Amino acid sequence: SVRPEGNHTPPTAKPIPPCPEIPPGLVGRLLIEFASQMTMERVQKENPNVTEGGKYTPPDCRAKQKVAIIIPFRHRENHLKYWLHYLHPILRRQKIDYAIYIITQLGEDTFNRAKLLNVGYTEALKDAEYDCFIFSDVDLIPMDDRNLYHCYDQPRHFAIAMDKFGFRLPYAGYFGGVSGLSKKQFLKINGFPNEYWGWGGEDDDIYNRITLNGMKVVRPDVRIGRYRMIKHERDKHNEPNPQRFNKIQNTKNTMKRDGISTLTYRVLQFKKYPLYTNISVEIGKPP
Ligand code: UDH
Repeated sequence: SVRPEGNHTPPTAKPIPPCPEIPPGLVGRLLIEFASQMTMERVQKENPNVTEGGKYTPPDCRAKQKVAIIIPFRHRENHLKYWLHYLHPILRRQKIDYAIYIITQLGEDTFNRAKLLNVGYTEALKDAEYDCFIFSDVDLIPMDDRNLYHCYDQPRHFAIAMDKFGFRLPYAGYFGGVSGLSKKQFLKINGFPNEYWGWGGEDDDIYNRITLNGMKVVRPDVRIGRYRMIKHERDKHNEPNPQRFNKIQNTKNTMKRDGISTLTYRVLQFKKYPLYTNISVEIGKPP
């Protein structure tokens, strides 16, 4: 049969194509600095296409995955402004379908990064159906937008070449800073440990969980996985945990009884801001 042509064709909406594997608008190496003053108003003006709660969906293509970016947080408001200033445009160029969740630990008890990340996973899934979870410290900014913030066949370590470690991995099993797991990968390791209070060890425990469950960590090229860390002093109530060396020897035994399956916490606030969603939680304190 012959279709009508010319001005007889009804205006039909074009189907949106899948997003390309390599987004065409990437720029590569980026200039990252923290000298200029940053304000939330400025970052909001720079990112008019981000919708309430810090969400973004590429307008011109269908992303394969829906990504929740989870940030453990307390008293780092200044770092958050820079993080949002740099990351929103990068993620937009990367054609990621994403939302930003800030998980704020309430009170002044000892900080617990991994437990906050477990909370972020759980709360994000109550908000929308995510396939992929990227866990990022608030003070780490990628220096190259080819470091794509989505999930891979194996758990991914993104922050492999930080300035503070001379742009190298500090040790082969390092999994700190920025990492990403699909929902399936996360559940396979029973999520993250809840019992690392204070600084250190939780990232090594997660690395152990991954390898003990028959998976391996994948990483970008060292020239691409570069990061700048915003310089800061050691936080109060996040002292190095002296138990961490012992605990990471025992992951094999502890991972079954300590993880997402045994997570308890209380949400006191769930609030959508223009550039992120904040979830303030009580997570208890060390025994
Ligand atoms: N975090 C907070 N508030 C805190 C503690 C930690 O938001 O009070 C979050 C934040 O996302 C941070 C992440 O947890 O990026 C990791 O904590 P960290 O930045 O303290 O860990 P890092 O290893 O620094 O980067 C350790 C202290 C280095 C002191 C160096 C002094 N020159």
